Amino acid sequence: MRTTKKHLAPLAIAAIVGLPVAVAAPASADNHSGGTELSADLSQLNDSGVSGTAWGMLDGNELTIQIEAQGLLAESPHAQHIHIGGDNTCPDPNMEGSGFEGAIRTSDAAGSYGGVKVSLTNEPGQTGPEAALDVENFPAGETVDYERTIELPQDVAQDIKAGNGVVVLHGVDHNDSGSYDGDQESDLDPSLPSEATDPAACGEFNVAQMNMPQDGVATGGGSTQGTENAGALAMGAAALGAGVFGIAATRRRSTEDGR
Ligand SMILES: [Cu+2]
Repeated sequence: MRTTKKHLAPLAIAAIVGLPVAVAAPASADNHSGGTELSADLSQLNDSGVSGTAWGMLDGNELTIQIEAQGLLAESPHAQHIHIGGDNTCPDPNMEGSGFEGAIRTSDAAGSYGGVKVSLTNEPGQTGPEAALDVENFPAGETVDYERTIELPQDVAQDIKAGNGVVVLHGVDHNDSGSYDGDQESDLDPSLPSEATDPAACGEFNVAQMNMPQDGVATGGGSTQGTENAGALAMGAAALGAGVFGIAATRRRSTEDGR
C-alpha cells in the first residue's frame, strides 16, 4: 500500500547510502530558538471540501499550535485533535469506511492515525483525550483560526517531536442538510450522529524541514566549506537513492514481464 511504501523508502535509502543521510539529518531537527518546528497540510477526508494548515512549535513539553482551515460546516462545532498511533499517517481518502455511503468514520482509520492524544480545545477546555468530544469548547463554524499553547505529557511530546502526530478535524455534513444529523450513530459517542465526529480533514504533523544545517553555519570559524559539502553529499545521496530505486523498479518489472 501507499502508506507502507512511504515509510519504507527513507529507511531503504538510508540502508543503501548509509552515511550521507546521517549528515543531512540535523537540518530538520531543532531550529535556532531551541524548539522543534512542525507543520501539516490539512487535506480533505470524506469529500468534505476542507483544507488548511497546522503549524506548531514544541519547546520541551510545551506545544504552541496554530490551525487555519476553511470549508467546514457552518455553525457547527468541529472537534480537532492530535492523534498518535497506528502508522502515524493519514488514511487514504479513498478508503472504504463503515459510514454513510462508505464514508470513513473516525475509528475506521485508527490503523492509520491511532487514537486521540491531544484535544485542541479553546480555553478553558481540557486538552487530553478525556476532552475528545468536548463540543462546547471546540471551534465552531466554516473556518478555523485557532491558537493555543498546551503543556503535554512527556511521552506525547516525544512522539510529536518524532513527527508521529497527525492533526485531524472532525464533522462532515454528508447529506448536505446544513447540520449534523442522519440515522447513523457516532462510533465515538452513540448520543451524537456520526456526521458530528466523522473526520473532515487530516494532516501529518511533520518536523519542519530547514533549508540549511544551521549548526554548521553557526559554529564554523568562518568555514562554510563543511556545510556546502554536507549539502552536496545529501543531494548526491538523494540522487543515488532515486537511481537505485529506478533500477530496482525496472528490474522487477522486466522480471515480471518475462514470466
Ligand atoms: Cu480526532
